[in-house]
Amino acid sequence: MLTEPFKIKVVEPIRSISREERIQAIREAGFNVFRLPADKVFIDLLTDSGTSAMSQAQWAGLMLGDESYAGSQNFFHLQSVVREIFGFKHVIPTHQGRVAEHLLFSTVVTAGKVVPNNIHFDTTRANVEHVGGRALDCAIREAFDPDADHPFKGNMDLAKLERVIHEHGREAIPLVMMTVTNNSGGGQPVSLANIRETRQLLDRHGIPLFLDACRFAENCFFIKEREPGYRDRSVRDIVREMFSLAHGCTMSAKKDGLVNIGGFLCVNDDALADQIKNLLILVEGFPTYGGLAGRDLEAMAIGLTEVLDEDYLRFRTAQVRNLWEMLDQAGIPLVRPAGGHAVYLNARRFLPHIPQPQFPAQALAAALYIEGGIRAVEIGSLMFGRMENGRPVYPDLELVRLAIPRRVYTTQHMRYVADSIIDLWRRRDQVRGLRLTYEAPVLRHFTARLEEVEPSVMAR
Ligand code: P61
Repeated sequence: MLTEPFKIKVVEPIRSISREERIQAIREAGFNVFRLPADKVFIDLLTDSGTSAMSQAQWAGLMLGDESYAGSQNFFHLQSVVREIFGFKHVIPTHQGRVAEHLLFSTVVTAGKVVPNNIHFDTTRANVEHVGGRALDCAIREAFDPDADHPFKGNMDLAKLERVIHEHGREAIPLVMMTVTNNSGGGQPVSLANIRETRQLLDRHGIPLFLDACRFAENCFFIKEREPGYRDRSVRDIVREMFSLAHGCTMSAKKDGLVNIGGFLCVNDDALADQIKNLLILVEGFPTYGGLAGRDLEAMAIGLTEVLDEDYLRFRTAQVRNLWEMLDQAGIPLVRPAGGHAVYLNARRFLPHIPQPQFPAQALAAALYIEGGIRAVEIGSLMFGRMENGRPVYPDLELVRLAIPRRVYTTQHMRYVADSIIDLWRRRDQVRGLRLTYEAPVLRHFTARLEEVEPSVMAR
């Protein structure tokens, strides 16, 4: 159903600046959309993280903030909601997802250890590597092929995972992660059958399974729609079954928590929880606030309940699919099928004249900003390219992600986005490659600066 299951009570004006102003802005930003001032962006699809519109219940919940340093009532509310939805014993709040990752990996991963995942998100990979571990991607073959259609393209390749276990040995693998939905592979879901089989495999080797739960509700809605036997089950029920298969989870509530800031880490193991809480106190705060205000904890508790509303999830996934279909019908190369939170443009095929060393996906993101004031994010060579033994190594996929914030944009905004991309597609041969002029040693895509390899012909 493509009709928003909410009406608008508060509005935030947005403004479209001229094409000339946009060209100037992207040049000043070093062709890096992270460096653009947000008021120069018309439709912001940089991320679905922390960009949701909160509901009236969440805004009302902010007034119930109990800002006690220890024992805030909002923590106990959050703890009971998380325990009920996910079923874990220990709920450790953090101010966002990467802190949950950092706490977990600093506690269980040491130098030389290996952490497999379907596909690690960049913060997950960076946090594993930060403590000297190796992050390995073990998703099914289809996950790396933008054209392959598969209902659960986020699935783990069990044969590959088993090979990794045999190659490195059980002792080298402190845990296995699965990212639901699989963000770096196109926001694609993982099936319950696959999680169950992964758990069975890991049980045989005594390795714990953790879920990267950021988009758990969207993943579980896909299970309800696509996995045999789940059509008549509630999403809440499916979520409970999914998390019963894991030993713990990391969560960025900035996604399916429907809040602008927040996260948590859950585990069942008492000793592990104690270790993590001690580290939490050192870097984030007391375990009943975890770097957040009491009011933030309250908004998160309410958001986690609202995200399980199936009318909301039906609209949410339909809105993303509708944008995907408008683009697909125009022949735009996309990752198939539509993901849960985003549509991904296949930049290699959109701009076949730009070679990988010239960052085709980054060039496409910059061109899209010039074309329509639309801000998307590169998931390609700038984000994942690296030097190995003095030689550049490029990722398989060069994608531009159009992430749709939750409950923020209307169907008409999505039509505008589709029309702008279709206009750009018709003039795609005018887009030029980029070269780096500055890069930071880690997570370079946030701050990198680039310039065009040839003078631009994008100005109309
Ligand atoms: C995003 F460009 N995602 O998709 P935190 N796991 C997963 C995520 O998607 C995720 C985190 C953990 C973001 C924000 C983002 O280079 C970037 O609350 C599957 O952001 O710490 C975040 O959660 C981390 C965008 C993060 C980026 C890093 O847009």
